[in-house]
Amino acid sequence: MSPPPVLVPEPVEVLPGLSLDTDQGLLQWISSVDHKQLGIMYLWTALLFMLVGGAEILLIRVQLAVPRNTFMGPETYNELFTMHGTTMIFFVAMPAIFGFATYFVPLMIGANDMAFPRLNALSLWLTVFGGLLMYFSFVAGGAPNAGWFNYAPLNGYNYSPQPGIDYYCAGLLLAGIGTVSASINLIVTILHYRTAGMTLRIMPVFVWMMLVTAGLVIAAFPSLNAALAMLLLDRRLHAHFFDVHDGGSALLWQHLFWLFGHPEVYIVILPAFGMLSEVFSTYSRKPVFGYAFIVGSGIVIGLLAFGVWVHHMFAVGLGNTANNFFAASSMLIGIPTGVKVFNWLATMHGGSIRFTTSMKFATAFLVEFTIGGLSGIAFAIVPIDLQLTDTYFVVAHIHYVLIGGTLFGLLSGLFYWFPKMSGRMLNERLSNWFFWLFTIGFNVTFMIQHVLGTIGMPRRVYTYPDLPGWGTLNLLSTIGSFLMGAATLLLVYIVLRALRSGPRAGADPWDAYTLEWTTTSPPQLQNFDRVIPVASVRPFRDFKRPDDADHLKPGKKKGVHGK
Ligand code: HEM
Ligand SMILES: [Cu+2]
Repeated sequence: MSPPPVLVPEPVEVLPGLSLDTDQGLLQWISSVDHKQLGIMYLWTALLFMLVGGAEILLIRVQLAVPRNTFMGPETYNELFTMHGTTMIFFVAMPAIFGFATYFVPLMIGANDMAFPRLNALSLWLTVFGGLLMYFSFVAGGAPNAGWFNYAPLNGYNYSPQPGIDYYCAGLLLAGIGTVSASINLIVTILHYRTAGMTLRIMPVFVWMMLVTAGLVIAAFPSLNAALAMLLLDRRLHAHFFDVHDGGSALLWQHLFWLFGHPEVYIVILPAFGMLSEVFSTYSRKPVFGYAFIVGSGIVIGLLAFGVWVHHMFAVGLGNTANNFFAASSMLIGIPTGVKVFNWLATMHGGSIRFTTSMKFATAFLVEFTIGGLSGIAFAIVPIDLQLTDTYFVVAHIHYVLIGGTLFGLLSGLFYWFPKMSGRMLNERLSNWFFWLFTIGFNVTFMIQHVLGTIGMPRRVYTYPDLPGWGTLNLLSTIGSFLMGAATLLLVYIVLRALRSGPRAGADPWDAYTLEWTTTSPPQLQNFDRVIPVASVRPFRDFKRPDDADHLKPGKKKGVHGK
């Protein structure tokens, strides 16, 4: 017999908008402070911005389909690629990650809500309005046009007098404050609201990675927020932080941006690592291999993330000493990342694997992300970087890590958790079509760009001459991007169809291991009445198979990997 279930701490006060039973429609959602509703609204935000950011880049691919195209002019082109990159990072990847975290962290640690439910709502709405504010620039005189990293002096008033960059600053500041407050909320929740028995040593890997990510946000975002505020002062109140003619420094922007920007790329990859760890474990029917190493390497990546930013600035000319230091530190990051890849392979090894759509994305991730990691290591070698920087090779690299890494991880998480969030199953046959269409489209679009970059095509040019091979390769890339566009529409269809008429999902459709699967699908307003006892990283499996519980195995009394 299992010991009596443990009671979870209850929120004392009844909060406004908390009731899911009352049928107040939209108003009920807008006023909600329930972590599940907020999580779902984060995810819708990400999806809608993904459609917009995707449409922007398809227009760009039309322009680049043939040499010397005149579909759009250089001004529009600059606005569209800037908005595309900024949207995808800040208003797709970030809300998607915080959506999953807001929804699942409390459920996975056996809590009934986040530590600060009202702050949780504030974080969401700051992000939403930050995005809307940035998009308002289109009708307010012109969108931002200096790239997602917005380098000085191009971001200055003299080079970009239209108000777009002011909206970039204001929108990202709002969203940035939302992200920081969401991270504080996550840290307090994870540290203080875990159910009895769940020590840090047996906490789900996704929760661990969100803890590290939230720490990174708190350390990295102030640098961006300060830079944005300084730029607003420069542009609107004639300060001179980045203005070389008046004693400012254009290089300062690059340092402030990348001191945020490199940690940011880990902020968007670590949560994906966390989700994938859950997915590999569940569908291989094994605990994740080397729990301590998976978590430890995540922490190491988080720490190293702050020591590599100058690899984005090798071409600036900071001197050999600086370049060599940052080349070495960048290569170091490959080690903990490699550790994780081996751990996931070892988790699959010898498991009885079920290739659901979620598991397919996880497996494809291993291939695609490794390609992106390898081009990253290549870039960390200074002479190679000097040759390839600002070419399409960089575009290929960032998309292999951001799509092949982050987005494949997020999609794997979506297919894994959708039944829990909606109470419905997604159609497996259509999902399979989506997987192949998206993955093939992705590789057709971006694999080629490694070649384009190597033969010298610069990034961020609105058109190009008819040099040998350039036209054909670009046309192929455009075809690939439209395959991805079609796949994305198919995904929207699959999701809407499942929400309307998908077969009902039970509480635990995958025979999974963690606490979120012990509640109904979708969970009630109050997540848990009682939480099952937790004594290993797979509490639900221990509960379902008490005779074979992980924590009872010889030599592993304190959880699977305890001493
Ligand atoms: C093995 C690990 C990695 C290494 C050594 C690495 C190295 C580099 C280097 C040296 C650059 C600069 C290239 C240039 O502009 O000349 C770069 C660019 C970039 N990397 Fe990575 N990278 C790694 C992993 C990642 C990951 C995991 C992500 C995100 C999920 C990422 C996202 C980016 C982005 C967004 C840029 C381009 C910024 C831009 O120019 O717009 N990288 N990487
Ligand atoms: Cu970097």
